[in-house]
Amino acid sequence: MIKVMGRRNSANVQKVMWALGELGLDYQREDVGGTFGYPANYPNPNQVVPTIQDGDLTLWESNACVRYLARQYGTGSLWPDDPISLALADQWMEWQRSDYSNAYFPLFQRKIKSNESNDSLKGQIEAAARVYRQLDVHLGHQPYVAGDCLTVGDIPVGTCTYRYMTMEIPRPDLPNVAAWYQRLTERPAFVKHVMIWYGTNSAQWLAEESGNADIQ
Ligand SMILES: N[C@@H](CCC(=O)N[C@@H](CS)C(=O)NCC(=O)O)C(=O)O
Repeated sequence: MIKVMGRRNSANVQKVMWALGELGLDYQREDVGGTFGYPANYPNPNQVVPTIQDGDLTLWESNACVRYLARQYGTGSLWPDDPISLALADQWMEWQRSDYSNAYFPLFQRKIKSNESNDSLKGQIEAAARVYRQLDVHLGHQPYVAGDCLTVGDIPVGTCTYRYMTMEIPRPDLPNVAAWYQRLTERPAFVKHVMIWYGTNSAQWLAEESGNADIQ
């Protein structure tokens, strides 16, 4: 049984939950972080979510958790056997953590948690459009980020893409991203753990957060 500490509406927690769902693993999730706060003995020195525990292993950093789960339980599926597919999956995970996050996370935070208007977010909306145009070109050659199948490489950016595609913002034409996103929405684990409504402003965000308490 894998223990996951982290609130259900955190994108970084959702990456881990989606991976667990894809791998069909047993888990128990506890509401930690945000309005739920942190237990005194929380085993992550950064005081952020997620943290996972699997036997004697305690692990934090969401992308490291996703890599661990895929390598340990998904060799040949989420963790490709072929080193070239694996290298590409890893490249897109690193991109999600760097260029992509710099563009996307400030947009989400300012739009939903700080209630900023699209007018004041013009520069950030364009920054996010730029990274999605880059992904769109890549997905023009293959159905998933590392080739023909879903891998670890799809999980970090796929998780954030639910919110990017559903936020009330102008988006460029992204036919390949849209087709990939459609494929993700057909996966039960993505629907259960990622397609979780988050509201359109800070008050709704908090209401959704408490409404998701205790849901596994
Ligand atoms: N690099 C870390 C970032 C974790 C992070 O910032 N998590 C956010 C939620 S997405 C958080 O814990 N925010 C404070 C809180 O929820 O209390 C990771 O990927 O795990």
